[in-house]
Amino acid sequence: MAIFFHWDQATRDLWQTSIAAQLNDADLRFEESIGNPDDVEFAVVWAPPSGLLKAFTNLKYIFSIGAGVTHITLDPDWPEHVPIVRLQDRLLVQDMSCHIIHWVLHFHRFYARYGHQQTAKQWLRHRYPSNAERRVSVLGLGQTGLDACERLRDLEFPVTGWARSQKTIDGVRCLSGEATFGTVVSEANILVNLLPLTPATTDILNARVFNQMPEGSFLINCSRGSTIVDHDLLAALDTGQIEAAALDVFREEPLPQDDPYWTHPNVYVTPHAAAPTNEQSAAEFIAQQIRICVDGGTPSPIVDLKRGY
Ligand code: NDP
Ligand code: OXD
Repeated sequence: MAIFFHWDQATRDLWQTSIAAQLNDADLRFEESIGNPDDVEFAVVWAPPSGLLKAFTNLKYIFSIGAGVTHITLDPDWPEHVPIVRLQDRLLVQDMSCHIIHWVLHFHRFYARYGHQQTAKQWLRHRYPSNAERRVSVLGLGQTGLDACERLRDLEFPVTGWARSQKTIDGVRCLSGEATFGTVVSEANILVNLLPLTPATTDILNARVFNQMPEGSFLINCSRGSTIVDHDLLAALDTGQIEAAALDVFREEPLPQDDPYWTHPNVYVTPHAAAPTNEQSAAEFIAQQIRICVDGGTPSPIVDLKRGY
């Protein structure tokens, strides 16, 4: 079966081996070796060249090499009639939680101050609130948000989780829907963003929200850059309303050289590295889903284009 693959050249061999290990009849095609485009039934992609997927007239499913799908849907010329299957992967979820816990602890224990003090050879301890006094609010309770909430709860932080639909998570205060958003952000000493980018979440973190958050709170964004109004965040950082932000995703990636985030003393930039896709486990998941299709079944989870995720 012909599968079009598009991602980082450097990872190609790994993917080819991993997919072949699961699907011995897989015939992987790359941009320079597409052959007859009508053969291609499945596409496994991260940010394919604009319009390219439309060339595959017999395309049945697009598999995202990532939990998010904006790298496909933001192309104005993608074939909207072809369902997209999102990546679900235990390792991606685990990595995301580790990234979040790292920054929660960094902020909670004021570790940045020790970095500065070391430069000045200064021996000075800082008091910090107990975990129980630092509420962490997590936006998005899907595969990543749920796991992050549970792990933060296990560290005895009070946790609020927010989603579109109501959830029940043991030991976590769960709220849902737009009407409760103000409450969620106003009690967030640390706000973690794990929402997908959709029309409803674009610019969702803006001046109004930053002003609702407690003074001196922290932000961790692992979602997509366009959920934040950057100008508003920079202003909130400058006044100290937001004490610091750990940003992994940006409106434009790579982050342009002249972007003020690079040099802001209270911004921590990581290059979309919170939870990189693991070739082996992701290939296993995608190959299993392709096998389901070949056997006449329906893969999952399929993106609901009306919701946008
Ligand atoms: P899921 O689809 O599993 O979960 C999304 C969650 O967001 C769901 O709980 C959903 O609510 C909630 N949600 C969506 N829209 C709204 C809304 N308007 N209001 C309130 N809640 C909403 O996503 P994942 O956990 O897999 O991933 C989340 C995002 O994280 C991805 O879309 C991607 O952008 C980003 N990501 C970033 C990575 C990185 O390395 N930086 C790696 C992986 C993901 P409900 O449950 O009710 O449907
Ligand atoms: C993803 C991502 O969506 O890496 O998985 O952002």
